[in-house]
Amino acid sequence: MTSRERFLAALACQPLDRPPVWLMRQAGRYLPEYRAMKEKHSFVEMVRTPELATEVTLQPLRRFPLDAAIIFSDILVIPEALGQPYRFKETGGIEMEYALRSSEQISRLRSKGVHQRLDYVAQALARTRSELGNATALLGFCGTPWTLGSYMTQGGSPTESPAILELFQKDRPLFNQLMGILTSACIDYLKMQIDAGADAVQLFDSWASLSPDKDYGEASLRWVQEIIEALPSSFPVILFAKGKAHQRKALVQTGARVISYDWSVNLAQERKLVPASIAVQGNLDPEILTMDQETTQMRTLELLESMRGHAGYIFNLGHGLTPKAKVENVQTLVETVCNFK
Ligand code: 1CP
Repeated sequence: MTSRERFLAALACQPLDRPPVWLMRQAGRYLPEYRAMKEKHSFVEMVRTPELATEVTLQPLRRFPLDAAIIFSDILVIPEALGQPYRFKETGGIEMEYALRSSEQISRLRSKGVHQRLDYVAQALARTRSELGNATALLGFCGTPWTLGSYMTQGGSPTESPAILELFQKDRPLFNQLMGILTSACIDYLKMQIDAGADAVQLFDSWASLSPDKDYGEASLRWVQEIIEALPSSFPVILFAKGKAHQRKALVQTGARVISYDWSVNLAQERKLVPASIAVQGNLDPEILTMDQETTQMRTLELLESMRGHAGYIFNLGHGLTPKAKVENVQTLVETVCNFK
């Protein structure tokens, strides 16, 4: 069975001898070959140049026998394509060129032709697929409208008193207008990724927890559902809604094929609570990879054991790898999953 077949079988909730494994921010600063590329190119330049994005995508695959690759890009390419550029700050976090606040600014967003302006991502996907071959799964991704809107209205990484929540609470028509623009852009962009060869796509609602529980459906999930409904029927969508695992029923109702969990939940328990036709993904604490190999192996095995016998499981971290992750720990994690019987 190839890695790609394993990945697709897990998505379809078929029983497997071991789960497939892939990691987000595989291309983080923890890899020396990634740091070397960053000496020569800025983050945004690497994202925008298909040859460089392909190279960064493949770097971890050359080291570790991962079952899937996620394309090197960023969720913030959508705001950029709409006319609001971003920058990755070496001191951490994201800076947008301006904060999007007024109705004039929102009306000025260039909502037509998003996928043409993001053609470099389609090229990177196609190039990665041809270099990767057919044996490894390839994932595309996108931020949810709520999470993208959080960065856009803040003008950077969201804070304790998020501008997006203020917009949601004080001017619902304008909030809905912005979400509508972002929803169409996400649909356009994800269809392009599917055409370019992605086997599945992940939707990141990384700032889900900025929304109060009672509003989460209106603030975020209704737009997620609209996106999923617009994609080819039964195309697999993975939904990561950080901090909202307890809203499992609403998450499942979006039509997502896989729910991805952060490390704050008991995954085996969650597996029993979501329908058997929905796969789950997660959820090792990324901090463990900053510790030592024994701890990494022990905690990886603990999670694997707890999920033994559950079909529809994809091994993953509860969030992306941090710059402090140690290469030897990533190696241990991947080997432990691959050798698990
Ligand atoms: O694994 C991969 O390399 C795949 C590519 C990928 C993905 C899926 C990157 C490259 N970013 C993302 C998604 C992404 N980007 C999310 C959703 C996932 C999450 O919750 O983290 C978010 C919120 C962003 C925005 C972003 N870009 C952040 C978070 C900033 C914040 O507000 O705290 C960061 C640190 C980036 C930069 C970035 N994007 C990707 C990488 C490898 C990096 C680090 C760059 C570096 O350190 O050199």
